[in-house]
Amino acid sequence: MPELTITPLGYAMGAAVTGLDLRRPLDDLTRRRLYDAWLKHVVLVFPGQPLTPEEHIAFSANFGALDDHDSQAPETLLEGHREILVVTNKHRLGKPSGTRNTGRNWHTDLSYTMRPAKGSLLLCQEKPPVGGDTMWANLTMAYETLSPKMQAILDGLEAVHDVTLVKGIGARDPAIVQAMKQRNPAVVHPMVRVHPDTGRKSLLAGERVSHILGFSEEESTALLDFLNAHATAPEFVYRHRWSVGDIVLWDNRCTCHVALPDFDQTQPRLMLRCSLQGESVGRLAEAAPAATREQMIQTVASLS
Ligand SMILES: O=C(O)CCC(=O)C(=O)O
Ligand SMILES: [Fe+2]
Repeated sequence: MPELTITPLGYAMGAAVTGLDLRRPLDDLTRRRLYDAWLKHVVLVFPGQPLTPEEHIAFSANFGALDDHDSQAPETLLEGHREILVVTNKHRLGKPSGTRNTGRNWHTDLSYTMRPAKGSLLLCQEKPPVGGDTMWANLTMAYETLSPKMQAILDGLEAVHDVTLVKGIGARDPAIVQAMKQRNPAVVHPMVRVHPDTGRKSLLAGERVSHILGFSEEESTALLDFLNAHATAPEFVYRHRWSVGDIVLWDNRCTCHVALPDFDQTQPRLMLRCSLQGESVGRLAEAAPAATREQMIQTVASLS
């Protein structure tokens, strides 16, 4: 076997890891080297690793405990392996797949739950001849390139993450959507997270955030639009062009990502994902939506 080699792939993040056979258990030293490389490069690509579900699960467990995908619709999980989410546009059990549009807006996995994932490991099993790429944005860079004044404002803010903002959710079976909503009531997370391993701060926003707590709807929308545009600027992004057998491991504690619809949807695409269980950091959101600017004006008028 050639030596373990780590080759950077992008400025913002991303590195390819070669010289390992992921079907075999990792020794302690290799596991530590991979974990350190993960913290440094944030997104690791392991090409040419067409693992079985059992091997995929065993490899993923080197980076933390696996999420049991309780938050997901059961029919989107691999039969016999609920640690694996099936992301595909292929029919499943004779029906259009509920995950055919998974990840189509910028998001951090499972941020609509109390426990956003620690990381995810996505294996490409089938892909269209061209396209079907995935992009990740480095949210540590995004935070660190904001002005100190903006950082100070964000440090004290919390935002509401809502499963109903998953893009394309409205096209799914209404009964399944209802169950998803019941399983995942809206949750509050801080807008700035401190990475438990590196101690660095990163921004937590994305397109599944409905509003910033305490702001009017208009203030919230304006700030979120700015932050999302800032965070996903090309200089903070790594874009992956998949090959069958690639496994990509990303650190979900300091990134967001998007699955691009840049391919012929009649061509099959099949991806399998293990999610690493995150820390329980969220709390349930109160039902009250953000006040509108108009309501704020009326409140002030009624006081004066
Ligand atoms: O299909 C992809 O490229 C990524 C989908 C996604 O967001 C995920 O699996 O977390
Ligand atoms: Fe995702």
